[in-house]
Amino acid sequence: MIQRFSNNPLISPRDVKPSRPDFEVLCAFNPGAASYEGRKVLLVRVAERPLQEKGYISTAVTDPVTGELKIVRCPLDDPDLDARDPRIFCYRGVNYLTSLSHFRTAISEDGKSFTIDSKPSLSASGPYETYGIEDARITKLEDTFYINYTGVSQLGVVTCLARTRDFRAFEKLGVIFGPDNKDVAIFPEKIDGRYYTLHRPAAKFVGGLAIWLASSDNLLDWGRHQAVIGPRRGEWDGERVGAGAAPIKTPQGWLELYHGSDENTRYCTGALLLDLEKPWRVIARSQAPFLIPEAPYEREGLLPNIVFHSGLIDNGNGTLDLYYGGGDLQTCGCRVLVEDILRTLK
Ligand code: MAN
Repeated sequence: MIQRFSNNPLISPRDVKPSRPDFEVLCAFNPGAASYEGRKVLLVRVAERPLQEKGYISTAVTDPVTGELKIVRCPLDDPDLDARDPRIFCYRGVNYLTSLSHFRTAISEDGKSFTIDSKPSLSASGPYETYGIEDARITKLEDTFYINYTGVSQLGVVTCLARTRDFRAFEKLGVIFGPDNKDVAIFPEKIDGRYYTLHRPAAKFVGGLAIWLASSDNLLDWGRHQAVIGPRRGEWDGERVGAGAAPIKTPQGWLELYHGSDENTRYCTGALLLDLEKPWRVIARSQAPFLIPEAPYEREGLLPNIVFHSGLIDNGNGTLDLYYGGGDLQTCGCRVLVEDILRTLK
C-alpha cells in the first residue's frame, strides 16, 4: 500500500551544513511540505548542538530578549545531571533539550532529490522559543503559506504561527496555543465561514494525549474547542495521538493522517475521516496503521521505531506524497493512494 522512496533517507544530518562552525547537526527530520512554483518545498527541522567535548554534555539555548545563543555545558560526572534520554537532559533541576532546532528550506523538482539551503530559513526568537522551533506544518490559504510549529522554552511547549508567500521572507505571528500543545494541523479552507484546526493539548492529571478541534475567524484566536479522538488503550495508538499535516478534502470527508504511539513508544501513521461540514464528527478511523516503522532508517535512529509524518503533498491524481521523520533522525518520503487509505477505514 505504501511505496517508500528508493532514495530514502532523502535528507540525513550529514547533508546539512551546521549554522556555525562550532556546531554539529544531530538530526534533520519532521519536515513541513508544500508545492510552490511547480517545485516541492520542505521546511526541515534541523537539530544542532555545540561540538561535544570529552567529559561534558552541552547544548545551546537562545536569550529571550537579545536572541543571542548561550551554551549550557555540564560535566557528565555531576550527580545533578540526568542525561539518559537522547532528547532531554536535566541539570540542577532544570530540563534542557539536547539540541536546538531551526528550519531549513529544501527544494526539489521531483519530490525525491532535495537541495537543502546552507543557512537557516527560520530560527528561534523571543521568550517562547529559547529551546528552539520544531516540526513545521504548512497550510496554504489563498496565496499565503501558514506555517505552524512547536516553540519550546522553560515556559513550556507551545504552538506558534508564521507565514510566508515565497519561502524567503517569513513573518512570525506569535503563539496560537499555550502550553503544552503541539501537532496543530490547520484546514486548507474555511468551513461555514470559519477557519478550523486540529490540535493536541497534553492533559496531565486525568485524560491523555488526544486530538482536539478548534475554530477561529482570524487564524490567531482559537476557540469553540471539541475533543475529536483519543488514544485507544492496547492498540497501535494506545498512548498518544496527534495530527500530521493539514487535512485533505475528499468527496467522503476530510482525510487526516495522524500519528499514534503505543506502550513501546512505536510511532505509526494511521488515518481519520471527518465530516466535511461538521469536522468534529468522526466518520471513520484506521483500525491498523498503514505506515509502520519497518525500514532500517525507521527502526534505528536517535529513537528507534518512529515514523512521524508532518509534511504532505497532494499530487492531485489520487496519490499523496508523505514526508516524515525516520527514527527521530532523518527525513524520508513515501507515496500512498488516497483510495487505498479510505478503503481501510472503519
Ligand atoms: C519531545 C520530542 C522532542 C522535542 C520535545 C519538545 O520530547 O518530540 O523531539 O524536542 O518533545 O517538543
